[in-house]
Amino acid sequence: TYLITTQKAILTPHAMAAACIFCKIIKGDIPSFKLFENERLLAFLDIQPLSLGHALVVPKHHGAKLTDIPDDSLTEILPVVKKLATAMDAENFNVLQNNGRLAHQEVDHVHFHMIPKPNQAEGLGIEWPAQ
Ligand code: IU
Repeated sequence: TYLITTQKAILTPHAMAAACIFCKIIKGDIPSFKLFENERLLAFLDIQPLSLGHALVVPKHHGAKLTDIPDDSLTEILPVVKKLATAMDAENFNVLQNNGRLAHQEVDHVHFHMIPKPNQAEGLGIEWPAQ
């Protein structure tokens, strides 16, 4: 399970995937609210949403960072992000993808956030200035 180096013990890729929470969600060992799935990727609702509809799109193949994922498994992701934003009628939204602790990545399995931004002025009687 462990590769021992003089510096530190490193989990093997197989052990890394076995310990990965998103791999467990992909396998169905941990439940999630699924929004879209095919053989290569899964989209599900974020468990601590920053806004209603906050979704994550993940390749099923385990890779920690964008730089660990083959190009062909990446090309399908943005169209799914777009599909989610369209399906949710999210006129305003952020697409976010963090890599590494210093960049605020908490889960070491590549994921793209789709975060709808509801109009905060709605219900307050405030009009956004015309663009
Ligand atoms: P980050 O980009 O690695 O910082 O984002 C990780 C996200 O995964 C974060 O928004 C969590 O709320 C979310 N998440 C989840 O949806 N389900 C989980 O079991 C865990 C984290 I752990």
